[in-house]
Amino acid sequence: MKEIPTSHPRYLSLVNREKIKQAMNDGLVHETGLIAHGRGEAFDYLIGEKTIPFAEDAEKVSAAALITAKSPVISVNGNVVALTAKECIKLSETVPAKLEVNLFHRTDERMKKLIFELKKQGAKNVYGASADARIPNLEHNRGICDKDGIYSADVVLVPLEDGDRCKALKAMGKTVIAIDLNPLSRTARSANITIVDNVIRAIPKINGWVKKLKKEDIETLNNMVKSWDNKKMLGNVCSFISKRLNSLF
Ligand code: PTJ
Repeated sequence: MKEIPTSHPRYLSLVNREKIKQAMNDGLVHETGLIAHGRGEAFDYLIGEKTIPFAEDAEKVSAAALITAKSPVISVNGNVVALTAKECIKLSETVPAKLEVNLFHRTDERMKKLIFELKKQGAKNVYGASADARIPNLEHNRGICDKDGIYSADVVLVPLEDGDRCKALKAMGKTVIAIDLNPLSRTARSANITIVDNVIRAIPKINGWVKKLKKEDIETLNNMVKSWDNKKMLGNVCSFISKRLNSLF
């Protein structure tokens, strides 16, 4: 990886760019993953590149949804593996939840490489290769999934999504947790719980909340999930951004 001085004011951002670039060269990230990353960076800039209180709330409720789930699955793609493979593995162990590779730009080669990478980084079992089920009414390759993974899950965490899969998963009766820095995206607006935060910060935060909330009784956790108002939260995020921008100048 290119040497980046830690004193650089945009050190973290540059490190993550290097990670994404390297993962693209290694065949893990699709070329368009770089474009998605850039869009994410722009929205991260708007929220101040830190976890805002509304995201923290969503991370807490997401932890409650994962703990109370019967069969939770963390769905990962190229960008997520490039940026947060270790953290996703850790979260899958804490909950516990299954890990499944699900790709928009699906090829056998990328599937194999991503599963290999996750196992190299410590994942014991990674779903996605069986490809023995389909999400109904989803034409493209993101509809391909594992029967014992996403297909039969009740709660699916989708960090960094590309659009209509979220709706299709909800139509199957699943609870969808999305991590998306863009509060205006279709995914953000259709998920049950949207975390407007960078996956790099969000996954460890959810992990921390899972550890804390595991001691709570199930009824309290269920109530937290049931009373979550995602639309209101997205409105709050947009007001936060607008106020923040107005206060800058
Ligand atoms: O690996 P594949 O083949 O599944 O392809 C993955 C990409 C990312 C190419 C695909 O899912 C895609 O095209 O995604 P979109 O439609 O560009 O959407 C990505 C969303 O994630 C955008 O709304 C971005 O703002 C957001 N985003 C990007 N980087 C981050 C992010 N959200 C949270 N954390 C990030 N680091």
